[in-house]
Amino acid sequence: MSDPIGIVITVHRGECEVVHDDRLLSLKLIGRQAHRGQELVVGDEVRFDPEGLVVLDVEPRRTRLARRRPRARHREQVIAANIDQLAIVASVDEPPFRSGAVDRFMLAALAGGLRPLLVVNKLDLLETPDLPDAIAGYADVLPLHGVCAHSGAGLEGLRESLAGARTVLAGHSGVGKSSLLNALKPELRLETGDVARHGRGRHTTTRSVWMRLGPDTVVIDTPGVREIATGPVELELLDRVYPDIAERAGECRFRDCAHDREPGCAVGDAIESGTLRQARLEGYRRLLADP
Ligand SMILES: Nc1nc2c(ncn2[C@@H]2O[C@H](COP(=O)(O)OP(=O)(O)OP(=O)(O)O)[C@@H](O)[C@H]2O)c(=O)[nH]1
Ligand SMILES: [Mg+2]
Ligand SMILES: [Zn+2]
Repeated sequence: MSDPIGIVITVHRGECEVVHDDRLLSLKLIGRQAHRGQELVVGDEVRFDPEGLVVLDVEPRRTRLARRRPRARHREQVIAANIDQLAIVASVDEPPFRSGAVDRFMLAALAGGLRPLLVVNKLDLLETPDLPDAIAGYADVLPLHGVCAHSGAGLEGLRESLAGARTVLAGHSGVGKSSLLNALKPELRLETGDVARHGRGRHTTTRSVWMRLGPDTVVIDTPGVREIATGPVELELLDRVYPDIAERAGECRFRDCAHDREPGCAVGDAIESGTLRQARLEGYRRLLADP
């Protein structure tokens, strides 16, 4: 008979907690597996010995989401493994919406094999009923949910997108990730922080939390991420983050068009005529220059 498999939900020194058959188990990390404890992340699948409750081996990761460590430019740290979707959480304000960050998260999701979706929280801070163009335009690029954790607006649609999948919530500190989960499942009572505190760079959530919202629905809350790791930019993935640019670039007169005032540049024409926002091209260039 093959060894049972548990899904890691937290890692401590010398042991990890896993879910197996709807039960929570604490498994020991000993011998060869002990040093791997440092590498285990939420979502990892471990084979274990059900008698001694010892981790035997770690299954290869199907997907991975990594962040970049501040000050260590090329050091990647995997945040979660074997996750189906990345819900990129942003807010319309407080902290301000930053499209550069959204694009980077999206690229990281695609690079790691996760399906991205965008959740824009704090709709109550908008003065108009509609999302600003810079946010609304994302609906053409990935599934977009405008929501409000405080009023509950948009939460039903979000719930549908989360159903049946393992989703990790990621985004800058203070956008309201934990607040959204509390709104989706009030009995969770996750700690949330005030924005003033976030402004000083404090994170309220300090470790990933694994939560079941339904029989096949799992959502993982993560501490605010300052920088996400995208790895070297693959043009094919970049084109999926910027389909609006990729589409038009195919119509430029020159195949190697840099979209920098060349004659017959379809991207430049689209910006000129107002069908493409200049900021999209700038975002594309930034990601290309600094993955
Ligand atoms: N106005 C408004 N404020 C909100 C909303 N949702 C959350 N907030 C506030 O935003 C602040 C941060 O919320 P958190 O849920 O702690 O944010 P987080 O993304 O989990 O932050 P970290 O855990 O640090 O990554 C809190 O003061 C919340 O009350 C909302 O829909 N509208
Ligand atoms: Mg939080
Ligand atoms: Zn061009």
